[in-house]
Amino acid sequence: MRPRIFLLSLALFLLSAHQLKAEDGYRLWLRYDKIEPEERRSAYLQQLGQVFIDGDRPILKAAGSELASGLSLMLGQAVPWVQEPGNAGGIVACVIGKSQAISRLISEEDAKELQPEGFMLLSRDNQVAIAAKDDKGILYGAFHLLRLIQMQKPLDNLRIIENPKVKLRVLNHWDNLDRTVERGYAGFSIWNWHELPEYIDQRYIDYARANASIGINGTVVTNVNANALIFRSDYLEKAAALADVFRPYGIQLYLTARFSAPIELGGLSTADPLDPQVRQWWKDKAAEIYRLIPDFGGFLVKANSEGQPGPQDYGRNHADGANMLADALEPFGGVAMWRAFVYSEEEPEDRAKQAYNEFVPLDGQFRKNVLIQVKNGPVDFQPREPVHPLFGAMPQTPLMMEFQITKEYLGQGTHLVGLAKMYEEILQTDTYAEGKGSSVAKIIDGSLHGHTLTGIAGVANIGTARNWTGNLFGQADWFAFGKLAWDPYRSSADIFREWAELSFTHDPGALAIISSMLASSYETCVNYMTPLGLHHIMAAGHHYGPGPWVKEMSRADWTSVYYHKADEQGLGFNRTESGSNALEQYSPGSRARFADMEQCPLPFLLWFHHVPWGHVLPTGRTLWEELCQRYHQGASEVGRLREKWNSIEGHIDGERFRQVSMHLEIQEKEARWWRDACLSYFQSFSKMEIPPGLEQPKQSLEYYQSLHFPYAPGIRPRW
Ligand code: BDP
Repeated sequence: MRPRIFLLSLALFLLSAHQLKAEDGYRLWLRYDKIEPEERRSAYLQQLGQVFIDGDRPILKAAGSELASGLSLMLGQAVPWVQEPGNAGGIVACVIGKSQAISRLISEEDAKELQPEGFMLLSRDNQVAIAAKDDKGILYGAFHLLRLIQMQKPLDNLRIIENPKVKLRVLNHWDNLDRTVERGYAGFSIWNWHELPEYIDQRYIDYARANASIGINGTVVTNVNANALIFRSDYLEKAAALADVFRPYGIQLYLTARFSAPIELGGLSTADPLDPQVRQWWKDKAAEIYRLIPDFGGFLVKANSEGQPGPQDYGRNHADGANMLADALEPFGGVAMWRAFVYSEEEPEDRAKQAYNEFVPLDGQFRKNVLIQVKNGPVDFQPREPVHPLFGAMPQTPLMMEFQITKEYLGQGTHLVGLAKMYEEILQTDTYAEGKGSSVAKIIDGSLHGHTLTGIAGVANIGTARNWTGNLFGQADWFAFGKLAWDPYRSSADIFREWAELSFTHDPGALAIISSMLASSYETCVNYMTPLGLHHIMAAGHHYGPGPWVKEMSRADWTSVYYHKADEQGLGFNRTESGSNALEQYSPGSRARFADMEQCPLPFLLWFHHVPWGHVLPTGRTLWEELCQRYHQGASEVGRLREKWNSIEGHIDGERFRQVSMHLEIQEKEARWWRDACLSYFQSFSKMEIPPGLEQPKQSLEYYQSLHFPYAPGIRPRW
């Protein structure tokens, strides 16, 4: 009885605390607002009066307490929960309603459809049951049920079965131990290493709840530009304290491994992956970590990229490096996630070709517990890139997708850009690797090449900002990442609508507007930043704002001119046979889409072709006219985003309405800045007039070039 009494009072406390909450975005999509009107609440109460949960393991406790507190808040009265052993042979269950043996609700046939971490929601006779093969499934089912109620869906005759399609669904935090966040636009790191392991911030728990609610089951808490200090025993204890918080929410902790740690921390003279002492150092380190964190996920590694140490420093290759770490982790069930974002010492003739050149020859040489983590495009999280040619080109190796949730190149902390649209575009791209129908989603979920170890990573946009993501709409990107990680075939339209309803309102008109803003905003951003396949033309270092003129850097492939190749003849990077022939890295089916300048889809035109300024495109406009048109369209669509937002004033709370309005104002100003700066610059090559009817730049090119922002956020300290 004791736990029940405790939880009742907890629920009552939450009920009263809830009345005082400001609309500051802290609650994310887990708002659990009281259901109105009262009749609807009473109808739910008929079905949801009490929660019975089948056991008292930590994950089940987390599920039970989330259900009890969520239901209490939404139904306006305390909903108790009790732990009562079920009776369903191998199935874990949770029944909401009257006490009843679960076996009466779930047939053996039903149970067969369940996979690890999957869940089933069933209802009959005023009872709702969640069934799963494991505790995590119950947790995910509990959040799903709460979401249905939040959206006021009927619960009669439910029969929902969901199994995750991807095994490792992981956030990557680019957080440094000093609490700065590389490419972070939402304040500082939420990990307060200095006060860990003793001080457990409530935010850690709410972070875990939020992630579990969207099916995320892993988190890499440290930056890929790694610091070996995390492996010192005091830091490992701090990491273990975080892992303890995450465990009841089904989240495994991972760390980034600095390849030279055996030198920096272990005092060895080398980090050569074939050196026996080095190999032993990693084995010992892995054993030490697993003593503290028995469910430790493994390592994420950035090696031989942007100055990071790696196996090539010793004449070894990526497989040598990854396998050494995989061997150390293997006895404990851990995995090595080895990144394909590589930058060699030498400047390549085309940077977009490098990862493929280094990794494809190694296909088949990686250990079973290695995943290669590949960014969605071959250059670097640009607003739009064609899919990375590695997808489909390494059939014997599990490839993980790496998306960026933080908006380094997509407006950073201030722009509203619904990233689900971009994720969807990439996941649904056909690679033609095994003929037509070889979508990226099928590579990620392992179905195309028969892999069972599968994964997807998202570079987090989370920080100490009260609303977690700084820009409120950044929450939608975090949410969408989780949803697509669980099911990479889901439509962005569905996700936008669900997020909007959970976060803002049930008003159908307002919902339609918020969803449509999210849906159109990605294309809008591409238009005002990098239309027609342009890429890597942002300012250097902090990457804030336009910088197509950037040309003096220590490496040519860090400059903008390297990528856009503007000259008096035209614009764009020729990656066809007559140019760098990066196209050759794609399967014949993909190549055929892009090879011919006349046929190439316009979103990728300047990615693959150097196009004469006067060349007439299928739109009937010349390249120059089309470029002007798109930049203008992008900027004016931000104006329309603002109008749409203004039209829902009064339909949502004033506090969040104002926050978003102010950010949209910045976005419009910056969209015009992008447009005017880029067109002024490209005009100095095209020597053509901006077509009549379109706005002329307000300032000279020199003015745009003179702008400097030494304190723009998110920068890497040493740049
Ligand atoms: C680039 C970022 C840099 C990261 C790098 C990476 O500018 O800060 O370290 O990606 O992914 O986009 O390793």
